[in-house]
Amino acid sequence: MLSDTDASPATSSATTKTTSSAKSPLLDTSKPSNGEYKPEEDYHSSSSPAQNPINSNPGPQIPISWPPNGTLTLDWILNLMAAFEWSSRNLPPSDLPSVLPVSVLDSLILCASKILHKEPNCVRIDDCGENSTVVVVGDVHGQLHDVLFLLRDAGFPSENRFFVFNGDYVDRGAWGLETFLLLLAWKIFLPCRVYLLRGNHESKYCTSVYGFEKEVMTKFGDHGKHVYRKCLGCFEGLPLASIIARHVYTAHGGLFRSVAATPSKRLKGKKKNRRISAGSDPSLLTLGSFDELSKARRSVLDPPWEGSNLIPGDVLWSDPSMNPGLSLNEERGIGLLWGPDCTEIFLKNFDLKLIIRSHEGPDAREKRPGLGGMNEGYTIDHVVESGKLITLFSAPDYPQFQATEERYNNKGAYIVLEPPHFETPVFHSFEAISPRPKVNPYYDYKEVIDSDEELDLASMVSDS
Ligand SMILES: [Mn+2]
Repeated sequence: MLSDTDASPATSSATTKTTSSAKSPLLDTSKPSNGEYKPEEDYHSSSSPAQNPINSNPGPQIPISWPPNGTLTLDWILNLMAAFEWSSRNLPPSDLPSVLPVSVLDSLILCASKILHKEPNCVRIDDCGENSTVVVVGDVHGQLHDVLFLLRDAGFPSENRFFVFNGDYVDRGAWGLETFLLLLAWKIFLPCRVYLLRGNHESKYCTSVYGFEKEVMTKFGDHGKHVYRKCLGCFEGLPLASIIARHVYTAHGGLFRSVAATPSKRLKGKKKNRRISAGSDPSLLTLGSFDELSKARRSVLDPPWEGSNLIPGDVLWSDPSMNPGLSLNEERGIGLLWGPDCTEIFLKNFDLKLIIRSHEGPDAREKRPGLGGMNEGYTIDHVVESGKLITLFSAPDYPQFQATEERYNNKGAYIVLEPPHFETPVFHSFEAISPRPKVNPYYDYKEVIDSDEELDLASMVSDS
């Protein structure tokens, strides 16, 4: 059992850079203009940044307004970051509309959705050249302050710095909305440098159980339903996977099955039966191709676990296993488990060298003997002839709300891929921002502790 990632033979050869812990405020501009920065304070005790006449170190300009010409600038995004940071520490959640009016939120989501919906299911990032790096990020789960740290630590997205986010922006953490909107702003600003993939939590089912829906209702009150609907529509547009520099595949869950009809002789001619057998008979499971991935219908509120459109559910929900073969992911009730042999076949068939997936935090890994823990924010799960499979998790000190006294105290990590081949991951582990503002959770974390392994299928509406 590999309980310590450093001790596993798979990780010993990895290049690791551990960045310094993140204990200080991130942005000078996040200070209210009176210069007093007291994150430990209750939000009721600080004045609004706009109310202080002495503006030697101006705080964020609020309320945020949509640029008259509709073009976002770096300054606009920096101000958005500062405004979210400031409001998270100084305002009650229900005051967010005084920082970000619903009309601006509408414009942001509309603009990003238009870009996202046009992207293919698997985005191909081929224009990273000799001077470029690609930063890959795993689950962030509404931990805004850690995301702000990550962006500053890795360096902001730019002409020469690509970002691929592997999904799970929302749920569990208390600032899923701010986190998601901030990443949408970066997407709009640099659409060919920032890529936002879908996670299993970017769905109606997960957000109704793990807090995001209630978070939005709390923050936007009368407009909450409208804002939540807009977010769900945007989730449907998020692409499922990426291929970086032709040899690195990333997706939230991972691999996926073939849904091509493989009729047995007995079923020949019976069209209905053939449809059902396509990919759903566990004894006939085989890995899918990128051609099949490209044809999957991703515009669904919840990826279906039955029917013919199974690829989105696989890509978003599957997990690696140390046992060989492809099997149904019984624990989660959706998606697959795949072994090292499948990783090898997938890498070899598609001329890939590396798979970076996310989806499992310290809680999930605690119950998976044989797989590494998430103390450092990543594990190297499979090392095979053609390459490696990595799990990457970017939410440190996760989950934000925990029923037990004892916390995982896990680090988060991001990966930097460097030229010329972009195939050798450089790991950057980081600690959580401390202290986090004290807020109430938006879900019953004592009841659903870490149970997203079990989908309540009966409560989901299949639209396959
Ligand atoms: Mn996940």
